[in-house]
Amino acid sequence: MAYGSFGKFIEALDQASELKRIAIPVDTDLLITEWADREMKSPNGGKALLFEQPIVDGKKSEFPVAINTMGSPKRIAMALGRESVDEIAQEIQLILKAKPPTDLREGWSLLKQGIHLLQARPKSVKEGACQEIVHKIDKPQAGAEAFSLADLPILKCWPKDGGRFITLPNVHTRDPETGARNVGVYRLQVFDERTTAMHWQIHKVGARHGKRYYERNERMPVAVTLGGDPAYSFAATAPLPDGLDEILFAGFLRKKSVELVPCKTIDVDVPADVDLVLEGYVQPGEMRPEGPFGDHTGYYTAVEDYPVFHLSAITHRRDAIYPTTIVGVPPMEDFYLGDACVRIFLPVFKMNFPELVDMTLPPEGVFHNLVFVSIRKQYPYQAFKVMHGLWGMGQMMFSKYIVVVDEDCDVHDTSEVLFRLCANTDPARDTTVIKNPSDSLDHAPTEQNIGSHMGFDATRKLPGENYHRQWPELLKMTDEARALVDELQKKTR
Ligand SMILES: Cc1cc2nc3c(=O)[nH]c(=O)nc-3n(C[C@H](O)[C@H](O)[C@H](O)COP(=O)(O)O)c2cc1C
Ligand SMILES: [Mn+2]
Repeated sequence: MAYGSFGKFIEALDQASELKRIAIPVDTDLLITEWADREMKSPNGGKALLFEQPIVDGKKSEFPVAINTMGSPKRIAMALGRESVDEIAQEIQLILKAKPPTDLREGWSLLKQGIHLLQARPKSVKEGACQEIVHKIDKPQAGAEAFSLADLPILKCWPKDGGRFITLPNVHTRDPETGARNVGVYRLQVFDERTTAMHWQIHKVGARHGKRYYERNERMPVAVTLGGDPAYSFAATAPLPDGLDEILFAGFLRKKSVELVPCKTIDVDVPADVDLVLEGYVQPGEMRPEGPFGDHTGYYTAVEDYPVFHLSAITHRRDAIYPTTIVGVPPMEDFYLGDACVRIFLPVFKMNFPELVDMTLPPEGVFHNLVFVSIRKQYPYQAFKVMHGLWGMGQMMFSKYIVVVDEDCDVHDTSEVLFRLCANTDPARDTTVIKNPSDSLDHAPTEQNIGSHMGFDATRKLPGENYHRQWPELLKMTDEARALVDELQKKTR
């Protein structure tokens, strides 16, 4: 079930007719983006693409570029080794059922214990395929032409981007006090052959670990991995609660412990089977302008100061593949990653909100802008209670608009949700505007990182909700008539 390398995953995609190989040379400067964007916007996310001859500054890179490998429900399920991601939601539900938790905190901790018992705990190994080739950056081997970031097929994604960006890096850091590990996907803008930006936003765990090192005025070791089992990247993008280790979670997803190998030049452990490792450090206090970057909001994000990542080594598999993605005007590959997260963690959300039936983040809202929730409503103002609960939960705090509908509305059908929203609301009565942290990348708030959010109660109004008329009944055909017409239509075909 677990993939021993990213290449094995690519082979599996190929066998399932989910991969297009592109054998001709294609430039990493804009052209791979344009090609992949067309694919991501084709029905159901198109296919994964493998560019076998990526061109960087006029030269062919030795590493093929893989993109859109998780950009459909089928491929994300394959990445996680299941028929459908709903299977994982059921597995989580089973863990939680063993001893039903009374609140969210207990729920996450039960999940963690459950995963431990499933023997997903990482193991230490001395050698790994990711170190088949080792290039130390500080000490280039005499005579050999120095290997550097310039040898990787890193994309320049959009015309006004500030440079080339590594878009699917798994950034491994440690808390210097507790030793707790974290892995997050934070993009890296290439400054030169051995330096990049480190784009962890202020709400992210990498940034918090960084702050600890800055306070101690210690150099922070950071390892960036690319490829390996796709479960690693999925775990690194998932908004796991603090303290749920991504490596442990990845082990649970792939049903196999992750083997960790020590890096060559820094004191950080990385999965032994990844394709490429960038080893290095972040120096306390050192900041450099990052951006602009064509972002998942569909707009360029402005230049801002971010920490700098200095490379001390690059190690890789002999047959390494360079995985990447692009973000931009939706729908893009990242929508499927986010959607899978919501589906997988729905059982955990439901513990906090027993009335919750279903939830989705439609692609038009690029994660944080729009949330549709359906609930089984029992008492007045319950829709508002659910909104406030969501706004208080981890990265859901950024949700700009939350629309709450009744349980008989399919939240995955945007047109049905909009119908309910328009039909069932009196704007002054059924909305609320609150203050909360905003996504750093949202360009709309007057000030960065803070803003207002709005909730819409599009549910049927109950007595006690300031509605003094008789709520009407939604049209619905009888089951009998529907069955009869099904039969009649079969005959006319
Ligand atoms: C393709 C992609 C690119 C991302 N780039 C960034 C980024 O540059 N900076 C950032 O802070 N988060 C970025 N994220 C979101 C984080 O990976 C995500 O919030 C993750 O849960 C953070 O993990 P953490 O809670 O351990 O910090 C990106 C997500 C995806 C799917
Ligand atoms: Mn984390």
